Amino acid sequence: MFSSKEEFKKIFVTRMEHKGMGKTAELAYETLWEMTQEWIQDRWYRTSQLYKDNNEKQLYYFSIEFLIGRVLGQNLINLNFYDIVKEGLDELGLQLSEIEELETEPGLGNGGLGRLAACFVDSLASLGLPGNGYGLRYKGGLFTQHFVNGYQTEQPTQWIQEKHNVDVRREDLVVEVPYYGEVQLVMGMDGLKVKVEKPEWVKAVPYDMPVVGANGGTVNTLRLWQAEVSDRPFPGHKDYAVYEHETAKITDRLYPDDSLEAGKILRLKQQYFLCSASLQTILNEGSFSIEELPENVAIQINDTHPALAVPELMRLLIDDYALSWDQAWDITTRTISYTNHTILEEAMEKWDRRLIQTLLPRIYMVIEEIDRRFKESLQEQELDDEALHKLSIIENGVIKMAVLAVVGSYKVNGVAKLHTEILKKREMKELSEQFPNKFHNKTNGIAHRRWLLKANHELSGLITDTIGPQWIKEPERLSELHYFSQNHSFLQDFQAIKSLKKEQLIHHLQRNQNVIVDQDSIFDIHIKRFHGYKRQLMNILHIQMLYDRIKRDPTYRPYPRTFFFGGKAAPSYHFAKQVIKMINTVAAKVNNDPLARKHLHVVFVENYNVTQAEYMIPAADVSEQISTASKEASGTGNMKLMMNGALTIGTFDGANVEIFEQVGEENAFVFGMLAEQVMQHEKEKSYNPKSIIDSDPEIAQLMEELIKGEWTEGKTNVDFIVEQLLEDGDPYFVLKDIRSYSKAHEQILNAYAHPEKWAEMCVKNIAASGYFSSDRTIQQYSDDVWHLTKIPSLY
Ligand code: 8GP
Repeated sequence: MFSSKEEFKKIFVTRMEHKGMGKTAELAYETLWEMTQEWIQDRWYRTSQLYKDNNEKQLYYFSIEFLIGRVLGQNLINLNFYDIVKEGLDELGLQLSEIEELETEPGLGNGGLGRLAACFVDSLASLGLPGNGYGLRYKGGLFTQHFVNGYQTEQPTQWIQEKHNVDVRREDLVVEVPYYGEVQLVMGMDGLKVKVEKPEWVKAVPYDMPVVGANGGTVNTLRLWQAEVSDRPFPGHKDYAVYEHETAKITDRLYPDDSLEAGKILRLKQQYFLCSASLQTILNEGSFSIEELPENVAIQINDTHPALAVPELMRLLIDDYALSWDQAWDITTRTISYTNHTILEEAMEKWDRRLIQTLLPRIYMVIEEIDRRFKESLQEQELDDEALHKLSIIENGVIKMAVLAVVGSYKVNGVAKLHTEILKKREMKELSEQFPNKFHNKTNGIAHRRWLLKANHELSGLITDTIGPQWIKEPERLSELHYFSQNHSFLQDFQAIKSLKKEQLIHHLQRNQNVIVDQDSIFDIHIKRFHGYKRQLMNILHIQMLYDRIKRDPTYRPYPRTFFFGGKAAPSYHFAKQVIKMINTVAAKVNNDPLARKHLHVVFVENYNVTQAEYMIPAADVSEQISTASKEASGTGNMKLMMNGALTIGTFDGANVEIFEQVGEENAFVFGMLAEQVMQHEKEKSYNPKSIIDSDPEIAQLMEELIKGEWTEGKTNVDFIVEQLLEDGDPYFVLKDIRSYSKAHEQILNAYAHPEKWAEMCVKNIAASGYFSSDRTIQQYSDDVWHLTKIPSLY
């Protein structure tokens, strides 16, 4: 332990000396890593003891993804050591930022849902709440993206560093997960019992990672399961080598899709593995009687991927704890709650009945019984076919996981107000009518400790100097910045920091991608997964329009803008990959045109991940949040960018609606159709993109150029995009919204022409962003759903 820079230096240098020769940065990384781990161990142990001694109710957050990002720097921040260490290293001629670069990011998630889980565990620990994450220890995280000839290619990513692992293997807590087997009724001491004969066992080995809360006060656990071959007798129904191979695959890699349900046996195996291993451990570890489970444990399932927790808990309670169906159901439905993250039809999980029946025969029986009883309970009501369809768990040979999750939970939530309304009034209307008290909203949030304190240490420093440090604990106090939004010297300081963060991003990109960006240009940033509804296509089409305008109109010479893109497409998502290729092609054309380049620069940042985000977000002037209204459940990038003083150009979608509410529409650039209008068009099939082309010459010209192949090397790439816009009826309303999008961009240029006024708007955004801290979200979950008790801080 140390309390001063000098003390840190002394310990650090002694340890370095012990290690002997070697590359300095790498040695320094190793040393720092060991030092932080040692500080954490003691706190980690004491936290778990405290929970045990006080018999605290525990929350378990089940998630198939935890996109935690790099760990070292965040731990230093949360332990309050970052400044001391940074300054100490500076004096020793070492740069903390360079040392941090040596850590491979654990990319155990695809995007929003996985990152949300990571922010949530941070907030739980920071609020001193007994809440732990349960997930999977994929050997390979999300793929690394490279561009080859403008196309995305994918390479496997290995994040596990044998030397200084971020997690601890817990051999003592191993459990076994059963697959396959035959369900049989056997006579036991107390009557007939169900038994699964000759299952194929897979060993589940937990790896624990400490989750360090703010000020190092509480250290909770993120437990990730790894699949290994079992020591139990092998039933011999298949070749052992096949079994070994199949077992290793369970946690071999993360499914790289964030918007398509996979329907594959391996994915089902992963989901069950997570649920069964986690539930067995929770029940084994608990020091309470099983009837009191709901008073001692809350389980939150992050989307439907862990929805098998419902039948699995039923199985364990009935088969292993000998409870009756009614007792087990009462306990299950008072323990589990569910968060929905999407209404996209193609992302709603539906499992083939036979697949579950074969892989998990006992689980299938339980699901069938849940469905039967639920349908029976509906019999008194006069429900039409449509309602019965929406309310059935098993139908036409498929199991609908969302319905199972709602029926088996005591609370169900959407992730932003609009999204929850759409769930209640449309997507899950019938379910919400059956269970009116279950549905509630919990607008997402972000860990401000990572996204402001760590990613933008300079801005955090300015904020602390201006309003004091309380905002770090109570982020809503960022609102005090409002008083400084017209303070000239504060605004100047803000502008200087924005400029510095742009410079840091420029250096980073120069080093990694060999591109040079104009620091004085407007940094317009569009970062997220690639998907039709997120409309990266609209952004790039608009850039093409701007290019045409510059070439056509000698009086149109707009202020220089750099349009940044960052994001990955699911390897199987052909359309999204074509958009990536198109952006790279347009970038090459625009960037190589001497006239256009003075005004426009397009930069596609390769391999967007948490680390890249930490560079990009603080440097942004403009935040692109342009999804088709009704499609984006919430979005969280929108919150991170706002908190770093970027102005949003956005639709009334997801949490944008609440961002505009908090900051005022006059401090953002709002455009486009409303969710209701989109849904109306979809219902009535009344939108025809050709009518837009006929009435807008600029859009017509653009489409003509696209068709002629002027924006591609060879037409094939763009053909697919043109086909979606014209023949497929432009399902994401790109052409419908592009005119108002373009107008909003004109407003941005006008506003940017007044730097002080612009800075004032930025500061108002930061001041209004405290609401979007995940501390607020987690406190609301705790108050309304989990009912946890805060433990007093240990330090
Ligand atoms: C995302 C939503 O698309 C996004 O709007 C929201 O902010 C975020 O979840 C957190 O709530 N959904 C996913 O990332 C998602 O469904 N991913 C699953 C396939 C993993």
